[in-house]
Amino acid sequence: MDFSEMWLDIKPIENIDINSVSITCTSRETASSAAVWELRNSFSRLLPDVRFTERDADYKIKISIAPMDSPESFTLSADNNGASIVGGGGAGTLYAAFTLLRDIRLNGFKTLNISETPSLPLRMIDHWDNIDGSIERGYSGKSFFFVDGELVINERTVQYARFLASIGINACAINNVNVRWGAEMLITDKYAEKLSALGELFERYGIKLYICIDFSAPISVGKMDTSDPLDEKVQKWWKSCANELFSKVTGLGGFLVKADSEGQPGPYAYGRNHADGANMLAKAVKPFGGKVIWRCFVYNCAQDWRDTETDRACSAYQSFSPLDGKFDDNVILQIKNGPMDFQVREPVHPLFGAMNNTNIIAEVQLAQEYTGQQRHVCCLLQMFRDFLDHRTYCNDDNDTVSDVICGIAAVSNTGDDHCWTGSELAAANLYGYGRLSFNKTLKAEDIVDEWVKLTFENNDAQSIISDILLNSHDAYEKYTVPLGIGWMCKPNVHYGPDPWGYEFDRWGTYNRADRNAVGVDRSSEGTRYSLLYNEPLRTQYNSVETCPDELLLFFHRVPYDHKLKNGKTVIQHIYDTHFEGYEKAKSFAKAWKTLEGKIDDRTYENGCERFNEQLRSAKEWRDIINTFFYRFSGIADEKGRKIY
Ligand code: GCW
Repeated sequence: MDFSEMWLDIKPIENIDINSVSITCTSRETASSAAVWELRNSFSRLLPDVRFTERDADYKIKISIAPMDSPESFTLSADNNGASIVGGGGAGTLYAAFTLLRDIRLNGFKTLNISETPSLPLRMIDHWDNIDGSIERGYSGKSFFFVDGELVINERTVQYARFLASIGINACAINNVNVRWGAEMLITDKYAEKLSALGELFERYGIKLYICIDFSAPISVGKMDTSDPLDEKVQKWWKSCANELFSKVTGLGGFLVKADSEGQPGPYAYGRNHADGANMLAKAVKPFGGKVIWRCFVYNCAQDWRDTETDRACSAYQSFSPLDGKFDDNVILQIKNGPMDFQVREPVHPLFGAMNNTNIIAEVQLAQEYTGQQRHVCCLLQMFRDFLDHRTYCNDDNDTVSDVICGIAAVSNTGDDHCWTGSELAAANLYGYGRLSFNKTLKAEDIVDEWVKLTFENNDAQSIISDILLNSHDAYEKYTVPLGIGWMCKPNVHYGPDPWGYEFDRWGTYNRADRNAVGVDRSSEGTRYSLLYNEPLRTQYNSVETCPDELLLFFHRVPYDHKLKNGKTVIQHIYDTHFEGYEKAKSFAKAWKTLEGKIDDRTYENGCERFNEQLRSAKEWRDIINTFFYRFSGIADEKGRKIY
């Protein structure tokens, strides 16, 4: 099989005086055996002439287990003569092994003393892979889990599990939250054996297997006439389903559920609420230690654009905040980072500040659905960093998003293409997401630096690529959608500009631009969305004067000559950012061209093609958005640049 090893592509290190290595492991956990394998494999690549011996080695590695905060905790101490790894459990030893290997690759053999417990207990990847092998919002080829209705396990699956473990991911949902085209049947006997083989492989790498289920499976699979969560027959059906599944499938973590959202079935059909639905499933999986991850992405997707009172941004809050404290302890609510849908800029979802008595995790999107679809370079790590650091004011202290969540999930950006992520540069998002969820204090620039060093050998290439990545989100935001308004992309495909594509649609996605003003009034005078935040955010967002510029049009409707805090008018800001963003994209493409011969040809060529497309598309965005607003406002660009 031909695929890239991404950040696990280990090159020999020179001038190291180690001829023999011993690895002794007293842990019998399967994840510890993976740790041993990883160390052996990596050392034989780092030091191609090395011998593995039982005694008198130049470099001795000892692995053991001792009680710690969590089975995922570890201590690692190392120097020139060897390393001692103690894990709270098998997973801890595996994480320590990857930490040691990473450090050796980055810094050589030096003294290390690290004690670590992952910041967030649940660190998850969600695949939107369909059972026929297609991927919803996939930009990296087809699924490597499913081919024509079958679950596949091969070298690639093993490699994938290694990637995830190396960045500390411990849960993976393998199928699309939109459960369709036969994926309903994943919970039946037909798939049990394969699922178990996958679960076993995952378990070796400390990863729990999750399955997305169809809430109406009692009907679609069980041939019953209802899936009412309060109906005893339905409850019994799920109990026996869970019983079968958990007894047959090794390493199963539980279910991930999209209910009453975008056409997926849910408890509303029976006049029940989300707690009724989630708790019913939770009771079924509870005896097996299973969890139910229940998504909060719930809104009315049959809205009328003429209705200015209903606001999609308010919807999840309205559905879930009244249910705070009503969920079973093995239910976890999964909340998207923002209230709309993974736009390039959104405020933090107000639910993060409203669920003190519920297990909640955040959901972010690595798949670049709205951020250039892996054809544009767009590094999301600074955005994730800001999101995690954002204060919710639900307590007096320790109230940032990262304080109130017990985990985080990300929609995967991988597929079966050679480099896994469509663009080699998009792998930085996957790598960084994992690192950040394991250690929530890491800085975006440090993670990028680390990924770049593990991925590219040439020093010039490393600094050029870091620079591109760290400026990429800002550039993308500038040449696409201004001031937090969102939704100016082409409907359905979500690629390329179409400023009014979503204006008269049913999805609740409007910008309300006319010749006088632009933006959605979500203040107390408008949809009242701003009131869903705790103080002082409520007051801050509610007023045009104090609302941050970057979110102004999300919260307010203002005239084109409204002065921003940066001193410019809204219209001039739109023109300037669009011209600047395009220039930035041009500078990335130019910088990439200097990498010829400094990185491998395949990566170089792939990058060139993608940067060409990014430039073409950035120009299209610039000219269409500028023209759109120029034609409405009739206000010329102060700098007299070409607008059509
Ligand atoms: O962003 C939207 C996507 C849908 C997706 C949905 C969701 C899986 O356009 O493709 O469906 O979000 O998150 O459920």
